[in-house]
Amino acid sequence: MVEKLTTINAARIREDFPVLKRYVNDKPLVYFDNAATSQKPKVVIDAIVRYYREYNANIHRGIHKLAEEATLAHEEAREKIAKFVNAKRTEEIIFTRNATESINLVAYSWGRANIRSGDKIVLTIMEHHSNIVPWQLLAQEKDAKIEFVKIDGNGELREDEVQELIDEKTKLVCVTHASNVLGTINPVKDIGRVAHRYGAMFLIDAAQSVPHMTVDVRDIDCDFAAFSGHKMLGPTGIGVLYGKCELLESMPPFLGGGEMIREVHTTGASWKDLPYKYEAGTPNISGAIGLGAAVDYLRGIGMRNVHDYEKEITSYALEQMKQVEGLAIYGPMDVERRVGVVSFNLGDIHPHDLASILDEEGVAIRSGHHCAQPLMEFLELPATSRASFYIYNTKEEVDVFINALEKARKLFAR
Ligand code: C6P
Repeated sequence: MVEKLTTINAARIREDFPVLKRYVNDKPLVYFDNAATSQKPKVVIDAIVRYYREYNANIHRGIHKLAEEATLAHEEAREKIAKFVNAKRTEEIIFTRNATESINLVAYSWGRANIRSGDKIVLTIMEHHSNIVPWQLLAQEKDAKIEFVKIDGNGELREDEVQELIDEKTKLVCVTHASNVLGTINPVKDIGRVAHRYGAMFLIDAAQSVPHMTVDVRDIDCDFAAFSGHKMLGPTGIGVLYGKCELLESMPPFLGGGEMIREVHTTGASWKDLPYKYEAGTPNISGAIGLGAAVDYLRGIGMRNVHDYEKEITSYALEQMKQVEGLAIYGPMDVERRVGVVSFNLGDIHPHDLASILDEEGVAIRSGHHCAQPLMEFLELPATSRASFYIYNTKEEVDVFINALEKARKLFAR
């Protein structure tokens, strides 16, 4: 158990999230589906509304006042995100639609220029489909090989396989920083060191880590990092690719069109400098501004506090869940080694049935394969239920969740 009380006042934080006042099936909403998408604080909603009400304009083109204001707000958001993940330069932050698009950008742009027949791409068995399928498409096209680092009984990556699978043939290593199923926090700094020893590129899928802990891309020394705005209190439709400047400069563009060009002639075109080279067409301006507001909000709380508080809630939840008869929990039990994402099964109740019963009690969880089918196959599970926490969740909500689990257990025991 983590006994230390953190400085987060969840009751106070909850006031900032309008949706948390909702009732579902006449019960107060308990939102435990944060790994799918987080709720949004009023400051984020207001920042988006303010843009549309007060200075809606396209960016980087107009010379009028509104265009200037919108461009400034959009670029300020990029600076905030660069600081948030400790990028060396603001241009290393590329706006995309989501983590999925960020990974695809690397696969299409870096991958197609650098992966050749016989090369090896090393992934892990706990990757989200977004960090598997783009590499499968690339490997198919280039006749490259993909290998998967597997996990031990604790749901942690096998260190021996990391050492064994990454070798001279490896050109790229892609690892999730935190698993969206097991919650496992992977030792990305160590894995990156192994990748770099062999001259391989190192990409982290930071979709489940950036929202919940301090992620320092320079300290990790990853070449690329991908994450989504909507899982970190920001809006949907905005994501980030971090890439080391030298790499992003050397890669060909991803999508072609307006915004990303310097000059276009009938004979060809040249590209803008970073980051615009990778941002073709009118971007999601309100999305970037909303994400900037989300980063301000998280920084206001402090990522250390966010992480500590989530450890406290997760620890409490794990302790309570252990008391439920017939409940199997997947992933590490030590909260120092996991984030607040807890997958489980209750007896032989199908996860979809369990999610429905919990919904009747106002408790929102996710059930299914969580876009991680290779992991499910490895674990020989058709599906799991999953509860995932954020800064506005409370121990009282965990109690409601546990009571709902007990209710389901008794219902199915009859
Ligand atoms: N996982 C979940 O419920 P997008 O959809 O691009 O914003 O995020 C993709 C993604 C990539 N990596 C990891 C580790 C993820 O968890 C996700 C999204 C959600 O687990 C939706 S499937």
